[in-house]
Amino acid sequence: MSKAARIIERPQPEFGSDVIVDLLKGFGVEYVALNPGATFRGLHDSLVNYGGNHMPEIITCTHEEITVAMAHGYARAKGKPMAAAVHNIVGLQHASMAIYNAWCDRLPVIVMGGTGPMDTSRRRPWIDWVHTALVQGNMVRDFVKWDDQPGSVAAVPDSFIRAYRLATTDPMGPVYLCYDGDVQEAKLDGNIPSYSLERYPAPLPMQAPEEGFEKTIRWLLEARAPVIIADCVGRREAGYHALIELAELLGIPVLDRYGRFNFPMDNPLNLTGMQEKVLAQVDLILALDVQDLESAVNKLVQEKGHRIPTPLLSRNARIVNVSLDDLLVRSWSTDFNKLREVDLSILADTSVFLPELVRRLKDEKEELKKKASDIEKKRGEWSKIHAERDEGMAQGAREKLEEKPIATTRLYGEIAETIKNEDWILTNGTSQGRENFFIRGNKFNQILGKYKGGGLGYGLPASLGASLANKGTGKICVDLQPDGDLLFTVSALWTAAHHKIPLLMVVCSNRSYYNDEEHQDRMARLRGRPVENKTIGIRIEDPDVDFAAMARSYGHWGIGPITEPRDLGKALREALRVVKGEGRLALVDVVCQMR
Ligand SMILES: Cc1ncc(C[n+]2csc(CCOP(=O)(O)OP(=O)(O)O)c2C)c(N)n1
Ligand SMILES: [Mg+2]
Repeated sequence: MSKAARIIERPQPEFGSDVIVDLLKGFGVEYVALNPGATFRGLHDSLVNYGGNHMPEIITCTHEEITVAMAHGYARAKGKPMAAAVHNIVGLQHASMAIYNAWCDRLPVIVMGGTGPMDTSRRRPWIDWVHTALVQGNMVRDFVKWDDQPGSVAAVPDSFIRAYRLATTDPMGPVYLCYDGDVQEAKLDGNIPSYSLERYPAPLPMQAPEEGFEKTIRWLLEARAPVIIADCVGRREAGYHALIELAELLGIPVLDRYGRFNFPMDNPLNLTGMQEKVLAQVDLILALDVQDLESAVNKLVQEKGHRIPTPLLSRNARIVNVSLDDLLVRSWSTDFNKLREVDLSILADTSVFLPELVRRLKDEKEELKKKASDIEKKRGEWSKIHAERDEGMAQGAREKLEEKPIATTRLYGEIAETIKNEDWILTNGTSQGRENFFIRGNKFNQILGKYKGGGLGYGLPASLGASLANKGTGKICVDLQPDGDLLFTVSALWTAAHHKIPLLMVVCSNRSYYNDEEHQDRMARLRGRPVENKTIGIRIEDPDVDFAAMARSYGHWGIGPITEPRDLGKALREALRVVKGEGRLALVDVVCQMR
């Protein structure tokens, strides 16, 4: 990665923006992704010449959407934030969709901006006027946890500490801090604000009250066939491990919604993808951090062009819902999803709730003994469904092995085979998530998954952020990268080259915004119009994009387009050698089937 700057000794902060750099260092912020801009020229100078461009180090980006998406991916992988600096109104507008994606994922990003001068008598003509708002934070206020614009250097520490704490307290989220040019450039003349970060400890996580444990335990022990639906438990290691313990203790199957990676794929109780079969027979659902419970318990059935939710659950099944979602509800976007009926709602952090639940359940020795044979019987039944699921997937993949264009299942299988002896992380995936059945995660945070905001342009920058977060760990970061999503932010390839960020990138070139092709297909059928027109405005052809050449033009290793199934394995192995041996990004462009 890039060199640290030669600095003049860093004895005492001299300017307002030096104070900001001290705070970034104080919280251990490793990186600030930015595209340069005059409104944070003071901060930029402080990062380089006061901070030494180290902890945090500047990551130069070619678009503000990339800066925030990178920080989003970093937070997902690391569990803590890095920063993104965005130039006044214009940079913030470019960044806004990526901020929204981070918001929907409840992940922390410290977004910093510059503005002003707010004192109009000090403005340069034109540019300072068109690039200043009253106030800039308004633009993103509906989808950040907090925004602030401190009016003086003395107000900077409080503002930053509050922002950091809010961003990193569950449910986490992005924050926006806007710094007036005059505040950044103010000379301190010895008036250095003093604070002691140890006196601002992170709040302890939120635990359930007694009644929550008492009822959940009673209902779990009474249930004939309970099931767990998990969405974001895997954001914390303690929650991830406690979930495995809970499932195994009572033989409960787990359906993973992949907000984060929640449950090992090879565990026989992992029944992800089998919800139709499972939900029909359960009498208790323990929903853990499930943002969209509606989708989790319904099947979407096509009817006259609409997808109608059809219940999968029997009406008398009880639902216990444990989440912190209600703490982050705003009125502007309805990312809180449909309101669901439940029987017990517990506002608690699963990373402390689940370990305590397991501890208490283990104390119910008599009850567990009574249930032991029922639990074993059920465990056997669930394991059988697990095995059938996997065999069905494998059979489907075998049938498509030699197909051309290359079947996606073959692609996933070849990737899995290539990295099987590595310590790997899948940093991004497809919208369907089917790769998770083939590239099988079995470790905490091994699959970083998709984003709930649904705004395209995420995959490459987020994967680079995840790779930065894993620097020095020896882990191989793999970006399974749909082509349409990539084209939004493809210039992040430059950042990867400049900062030497390793990544194994596999582009799924179906040469289409295929998700929408299905919509056009349905529209045409519904309206009795020519179905063959469904590709117009959708296909990414004529010309085909040469992603490998594009990678090479940025200084990376690139191969493809791979069209022959038999060429795939070798290309992936070569790419892995480059990533592992040379610590670089290698791109494999694979022409594959639509789904
Ligand atoms: C910013 C943004 N613009 C447009 C869309 C609408 N959209 C949803 S999925 C999709 C197609 C994605 O194509 P690709 O990434 O290649 O995945 P594929 O469906 O082909 O697997 C589009 C255009 C969106 N979600 N976000
Ligand atoms: Mg596509």
